[in-house]
Amino acid sequence: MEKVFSGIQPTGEIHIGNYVGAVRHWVKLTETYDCIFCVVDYHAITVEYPLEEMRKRVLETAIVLLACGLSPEKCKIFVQSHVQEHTELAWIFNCVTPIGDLERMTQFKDKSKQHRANINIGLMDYPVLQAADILIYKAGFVPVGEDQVQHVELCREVARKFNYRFGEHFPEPRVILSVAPRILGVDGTGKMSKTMQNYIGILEDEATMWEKVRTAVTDVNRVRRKDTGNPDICNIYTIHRAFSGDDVLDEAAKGCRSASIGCIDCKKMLFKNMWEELAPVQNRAKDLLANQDYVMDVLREGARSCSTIAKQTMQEVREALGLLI
Ligand code: AQP
Repeated sequence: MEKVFSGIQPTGEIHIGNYVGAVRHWVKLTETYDCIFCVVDYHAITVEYPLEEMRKRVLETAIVLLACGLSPEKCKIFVQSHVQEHTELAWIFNCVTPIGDLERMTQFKDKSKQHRANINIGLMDYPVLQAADILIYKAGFVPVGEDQVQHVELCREVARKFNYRFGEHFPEPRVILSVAPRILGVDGTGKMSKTMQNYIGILEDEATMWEKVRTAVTDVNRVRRKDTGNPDICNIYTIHRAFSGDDVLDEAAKGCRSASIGCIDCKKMLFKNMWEELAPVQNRAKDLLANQDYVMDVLREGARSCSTIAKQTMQEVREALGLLI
């Protein structure tokens, strides 16, 4: 079975962009791939965060992964900092990665603007740690949203450089995109993101979620109810595509283009399907929240089993580097 690796940051509430762009897709992949999923806490410390929140966020992120349908019977789920070889391999990869490659990363440029007071080395080195996360398991596929494609390209580059210098040890992993690789925030401009507070959280209550959908920006050219709209440039329609079937999509698109329905009608159609899918996820999350010992057991077992693979890879890497073993 081909190996898959992906991660999610415990930087706040998991949103529908994470869900349709990544996690829901991961659940499907567990049917056909040997999958490893990770709560990447060391990535999350590259920006400021409330210290007292971190443990809770890590646990909640793991709970959401399980509630969305990831099963420890079908994949490994663990916390990045519980398998120390990730950071060890990242150091070695640092030594084959040109600084210029990291300075060019779009996410680094964006985050440097957002966090001017703390542009730390970790922020720039983020993709190298990500390359280590993936390659320590020799994963061939990385299911991510569109925002992470550039980082996976860099990971391929890191593998290539390492292999060229020290011998063929790592695959060059490929991205697998979901059906909804880029969901915009409720403002309809930037990518939906936990840290930008422009998201619809998948655990938000029905009224809050509806209020966010109701007020979310649609096609900005459709100003009045009688104006026709263009679903192709509407973020709500993109979200519709992730939650609704062909009939509803067809009805919404035709209604929008002809102005026979308004944006609120379209949003009501979307919300019905969205809530139908997310309500059971919320129920499972509530159960898991009340059963945190089980969640900790899953994470410990995931870390134990991933550590075994990671240790083997590090042994191979140390030999390849010519170190005294
Ligand atoms: N808007 C999105 N649409 C589709 N996929 C998305 N992903 C993230 N946002 C979208 C994918 O979700 C996985 C986990 O990513 P993350 O933990 O980095 O999520 P985030 O919400 O982007 O987190 P932050 O902390 O708010 O980070 P920044 O500030 O970088 O946006 C990934 O596969 C990601 O592609």
